[in-house]
Amino acid sequence: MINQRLIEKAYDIAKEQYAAIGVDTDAVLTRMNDVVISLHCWQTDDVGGFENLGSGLSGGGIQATGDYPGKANSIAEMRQDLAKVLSLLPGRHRLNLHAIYGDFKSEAIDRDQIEIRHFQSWIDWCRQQGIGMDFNPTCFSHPMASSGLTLSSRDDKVRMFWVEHVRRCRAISAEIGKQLGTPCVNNIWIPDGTKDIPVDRNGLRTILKKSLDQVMEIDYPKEYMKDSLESKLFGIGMESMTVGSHEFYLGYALTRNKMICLDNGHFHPTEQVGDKISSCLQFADELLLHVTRNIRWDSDHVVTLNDEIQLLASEIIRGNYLKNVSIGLDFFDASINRIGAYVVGTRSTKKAFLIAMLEPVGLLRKYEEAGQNFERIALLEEMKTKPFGAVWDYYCLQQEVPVGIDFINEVQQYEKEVLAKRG
Ligand code: RNT
Ligand code: ZN
Repeated sequence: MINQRLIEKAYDIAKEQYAAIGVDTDAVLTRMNDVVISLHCWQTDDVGGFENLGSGLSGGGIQATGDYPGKANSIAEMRQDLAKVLSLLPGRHRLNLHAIYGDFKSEAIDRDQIEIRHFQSWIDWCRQQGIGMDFNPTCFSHPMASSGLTLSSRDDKVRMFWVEHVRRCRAISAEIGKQLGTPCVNNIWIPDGTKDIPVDRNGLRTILKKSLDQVMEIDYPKEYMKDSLESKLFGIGMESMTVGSHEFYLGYALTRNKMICLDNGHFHPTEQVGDKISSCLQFADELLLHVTRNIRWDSDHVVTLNDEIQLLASEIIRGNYLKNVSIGLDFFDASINRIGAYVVGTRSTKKAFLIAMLEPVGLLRKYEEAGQNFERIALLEEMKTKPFGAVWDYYCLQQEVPVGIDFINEVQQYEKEVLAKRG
């Protein structure tokens, strides 16, 4: 168990140290309220969903690997898991739901048939939890996606099936946002791409553009829903070309006043998504992030506090972009305790924001503007060993969630009492 006195003492010392370089830690902890993380429900069940559409679900170029016991097999189990996760996280959150997680009871509702009534119990659950909600069309893991092309399919029957699905998702998102009083981000990601080198890239992209314009025909108020489009570089089975590339969606988003979604697993491994934020925001008001960790490929490992995540968070804070950037998580590890994976990844993301806020950005900027680059690197290096851990612990204490490694016990307990008993 935590020693509260020790945590407070450590915080007091840390507070003085940060104050000496002009950083007000109390103000930082208040500002952490502005960091709202959208929790991706799919970490609890390996992106499986609760449709009753029978077998034949496959494809889509994303894959959860591992078979650790205890995954959520029903909506009730997923909600129980999400509530547990929320209880172990400091700060503010939203729920990010995929369309395959509708409350379909025992009905077989295909994707082009979903309605708001299938998501009403999720809206009610979010209201109970006091959180907002985001949404995603699910254009993968479905027989109609087996060719690898959905909205860019040359087969009009296939294409219109997905146009209808995404249209419905936008309507559902608008209703979600209206009911919960906070705009619902509807993020469109499609797997479309080709295994081998195509000759008509233009043809596929022209079809996708046309489909998206059809999908977007209805304008919903921005207080209810916001559209976002997620680009990608490649996927399993779609190694040669992705129709919805970064340039494609950036162009689409900017010309249609939509949001681009940058998933940091969707670029060449040496590209830094943190660097792209201030570029996109020169021309767009808002963007969405999918925070993940890629190992060699778009592997969706649990987020850890690494340089890449730190740059993402630091760029948002340095640029004063919290109001312009929606932050979603997108990882799914089925090889370890899923709840533990969820909590570690989310806490690590939040730590990156805390560290970013503890930076004496004014002083660093002054150095930079004066060409004092030795001073800049020296201070940045010093910041790496400042006692941010003490501030983090105090933040968790203040937020009444487990401090330090105490959450490990909680996750173990939950595994014993709940997860291990699941079939
Ligand atoms: C896939 C995209 C997409 C999905 C989720 C489940 O590469 O990252 O965001 O992971 O929609
Ligand atoms: Zn993503």
